[in-house]
Amino acid sequence: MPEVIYSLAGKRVYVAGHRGMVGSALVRRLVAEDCELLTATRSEVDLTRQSEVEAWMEKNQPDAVFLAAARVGGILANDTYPADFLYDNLILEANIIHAAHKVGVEKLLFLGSSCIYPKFADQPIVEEALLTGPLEPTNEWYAIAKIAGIKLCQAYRKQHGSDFISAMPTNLFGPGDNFDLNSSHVMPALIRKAHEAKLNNLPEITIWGTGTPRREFLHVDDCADACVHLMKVYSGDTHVNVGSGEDLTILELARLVCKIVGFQGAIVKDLSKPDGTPRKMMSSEKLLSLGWFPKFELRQAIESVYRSFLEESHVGVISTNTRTGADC
Ligand code: GFB
Repeated sequence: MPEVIYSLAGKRVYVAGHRGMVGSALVRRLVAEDCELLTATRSEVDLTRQSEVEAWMEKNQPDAVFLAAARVGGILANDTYPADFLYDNLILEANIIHAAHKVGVEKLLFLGSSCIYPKFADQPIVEEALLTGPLEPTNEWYAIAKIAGIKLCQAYRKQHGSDFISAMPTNLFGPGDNFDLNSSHVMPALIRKAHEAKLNNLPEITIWGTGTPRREFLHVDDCADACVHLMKVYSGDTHVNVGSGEDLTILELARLVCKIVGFQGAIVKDLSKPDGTPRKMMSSEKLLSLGWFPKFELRQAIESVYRSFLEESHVGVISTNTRTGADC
């Protein structure tokens, strides 16, 4: 196990975006650390307002920051609201990173996404593939904002010596996910579609696109654990991929979800919807070499999320809010 170079013990740790899926997983994970957790609701501080962010940081003086706040969404939301995804993410990350620098935050971890990489990057995608080719058009707006976040961390490190690092998670899922069928990612959408089809004895569910794109999935609790690990053991200019090391096609995923949910009908393809990137399987060698390994296996992770979906009674309670926290 690598040496702990930054201990969270006794530190004031701010989780920006604590109500989102990633932020709430970080809050759950940080309970195990001997630190003082700081959070702020949107009514206390609007992260898109520079003066509010600076005033809050000045008043609360965090030692460490996990930047998990973001406007996030699935392929259709990204494609439909490019201005929101670009503007909101740029402004909130710039506000938080700059304010963190101003108040002398010791360490900051910025969360991005695997969509920062070129659409046709070699697989598995290594960190060095960043900015080596054109982006996937459906989410280039979000990707550009996340690339800017990485660059902000590198720039403050270079100019001011700030210990600001970045983690790039693969497609995430878990408790607190967005189950709205228009704005969600594929995993919650499939869970909900299969569940509702089973309840209503429907003959089929519809998946978007050809079903051939491959995606790598990681349970959000694994992602939170990896972020806390990186905060403690990593300090460097390069962002670090956070993945599970396995991917599958969307059709294979749909079959797996149907099996877990107990839906036995057909799977139909809606070819009017986009496929997006054909494959974005990341290399997580850098993270593995830092002594971190995922704990969840995919099937077991989907089963646990389906259980929490049932407990949270999402059916009939539809959120249209894409501003749910860090991706994705
Ligand atoms: O998860 P998803 O929306 O995002 O879609 P991306 C993944 C794949 O699943 C695409 C297909 O090929 C979709 O066409 N898919 C099939 C579905 N059925 C469905 C469905 O019912 N709902 C959804 N949402 N997809 C996002 C980016 O890309 O990935 C974000 O737009 C972010 O910016 C995130 O980077 C990680 O993986 O294509």
